[in-house]
Amino acid sequence: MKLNDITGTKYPIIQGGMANIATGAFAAAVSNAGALGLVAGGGMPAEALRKEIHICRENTDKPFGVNLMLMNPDVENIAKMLYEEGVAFITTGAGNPGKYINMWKEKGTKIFPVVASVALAKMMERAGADAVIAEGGESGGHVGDMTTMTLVPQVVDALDIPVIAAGGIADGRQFAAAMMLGACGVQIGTCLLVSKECPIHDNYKEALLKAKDNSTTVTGRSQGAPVRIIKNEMAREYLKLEASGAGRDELEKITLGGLRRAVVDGDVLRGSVMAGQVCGQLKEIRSLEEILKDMYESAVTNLKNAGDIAI
Ligand code: TUI
Repeated sequence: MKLNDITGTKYPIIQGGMANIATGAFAAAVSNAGALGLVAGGGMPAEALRKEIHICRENTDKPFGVNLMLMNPDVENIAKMLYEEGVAFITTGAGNPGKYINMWKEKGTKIFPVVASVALAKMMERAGADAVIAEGGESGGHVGDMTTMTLVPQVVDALDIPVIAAGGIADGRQFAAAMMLGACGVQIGTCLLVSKECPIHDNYKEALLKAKDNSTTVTGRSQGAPVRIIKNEMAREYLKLEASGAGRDELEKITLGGLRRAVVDGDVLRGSVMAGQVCGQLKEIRSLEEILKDMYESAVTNLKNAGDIAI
């Protein structure tokens, strides 16, 4: 089973959630370019998200979905609103969506929880998920401990439902490698940030283009909420405080509103510039259509030529 047999999209690719970034207009643009666009439900209450879903509907006739970030304080209302709206696809992140799955399934919604461990993946299969997204810690934002290379095959072996690979995928080689690990398709996020259509501040895009292989770090491990961001003044200060044993209140003061500072204000020194470890590969701003077509065609070529690789 390929991911696009489930989603009805051109490519077996879905967009990562990307709180405060993936508006209705952006998700529609991703869907129009051939992947499954997702309206991000992180960082906003239910009624604001409902409006973004309507904007997405108005801007595409292609399939799209919604990402529910389970740490959102308005999560209960959002879960109900997604049921009312009869959203076709829901992905979830940063938690266990088990208690909402039966309600969403009444409307025929397809549900793809993000998992960072085999244990949660198995739980999600038992709870009725249609597929899981196995996300390695190479990804941007909230991260788990496993790498994509180790997590995906172990989840594939443990489950009977399809597995989507995420984390560390930004070109056709990584896409092809994910398929070799047994995935039915991929979720991508960071490489879509450097698209013409992405509504983040230009400073954020420039920071991504300038980034190198080791430009990211993970803050918040001591708080049980690890977040991968590009190293900057704020990240260094946070890590220093964290190492000195600072408490939650002191640490939260630094990161509060950090994502909006980076995305909206373009403050890439004091904001949370969330990005995956693929940021060192990003060299230019392209259209979503170009990014997706190139990634897909290059993966197909790589997989076709795989027989020539001598081992
Ligand atoms: O959710 C994400 N990535 C995100 S969410 C986000 S929004 C945010 N804003 C400010 C501060 C922090 C976050 C930015 N990036 N990815 C999906 C993901 N989910 N990765 C890992 C997990 C995960 C980890 C543990 C899912 C479930 C889990 O266990 C839950 C449980 O209760 O067992």
